Amino acid sequence: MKLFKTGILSCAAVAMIACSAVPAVFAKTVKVTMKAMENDVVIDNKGTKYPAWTYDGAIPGRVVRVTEGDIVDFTLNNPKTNKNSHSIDFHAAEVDVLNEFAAVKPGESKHFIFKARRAGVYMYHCGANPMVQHIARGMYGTIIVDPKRYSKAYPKPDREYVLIQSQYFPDAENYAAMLENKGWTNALINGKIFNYDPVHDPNATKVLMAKPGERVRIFFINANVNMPVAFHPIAGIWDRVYVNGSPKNVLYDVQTYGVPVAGASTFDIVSPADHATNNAIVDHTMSAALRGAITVLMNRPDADPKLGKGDNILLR
Ligand SMILES: [Cu+2]
Repeated sequence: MKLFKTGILSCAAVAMIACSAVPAVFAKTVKVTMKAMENDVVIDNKGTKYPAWTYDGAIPGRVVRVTEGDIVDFTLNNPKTNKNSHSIDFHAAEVDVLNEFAAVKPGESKHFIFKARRAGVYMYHCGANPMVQHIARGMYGTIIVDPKRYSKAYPKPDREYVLIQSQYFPDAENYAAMLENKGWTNALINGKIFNYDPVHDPNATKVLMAKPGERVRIFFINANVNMPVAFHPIAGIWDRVYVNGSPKNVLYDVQTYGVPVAGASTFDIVSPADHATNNAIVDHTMSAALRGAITVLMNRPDADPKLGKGDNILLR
């Protein structure tokens, strides 16, 4: 991803956009290119392979991160070696569904730009027919649109993590069953069953970490095809929930917050500062939690200083 810093150059590059509406000093153009891929991916901690459809080879696709007011200059390439058309639908974009989000045939590509006008956390996904199958097979990710500045209502966090939940349908071809919500056996968190939960899966090697008392911000996206999520931090309380990730939509002191299909919100948790604790961040819907949607957050003084910072917010 290349970042082009502001000003006259980026205005020239996006001459079709009304530059007067872009704060001259801060707006930048963010170039993003993705490749649709039909490739096997590992969907659990013991190495089980699954015939996925992906952006750039992984479930979920990469985190796209921009600042409110930025221009996203996007290209989707669909190699001719693929069998299916693919597309991308950025929930952060206000465009024309029949143009920008149209399906791209194998051997073709699609380029478009949009302005990320509203701060928040958003899903992106493939919308090619049948959409249920393209999402269930792995074509989704998140775009975070940061506000221009932090504030008292939306303070700078100490750590940040992205968690994206989805339903796992082992029979990848049976999209009729997916539509009926039949045949799903597990919940995936960032593409794997019990990805960050060594308590329920001895093969798990990763957990989220923070120091006691740190403000941990979780960007949560519900990429299920049919099921809402009851997002809850066991042994904790959400200090704040930012509905849709917007600093304008702040809720305080929440135990469980519902995230609809294709919705996303941002959650802050602050653990007791005076001793080490653990949280289990779950979809409290039992059929999802006990099938994979549990994530361990360890709050301890020797927390790895690299986790939850910079590019290390979606742990692979
Ligand atoms: Cu697709």
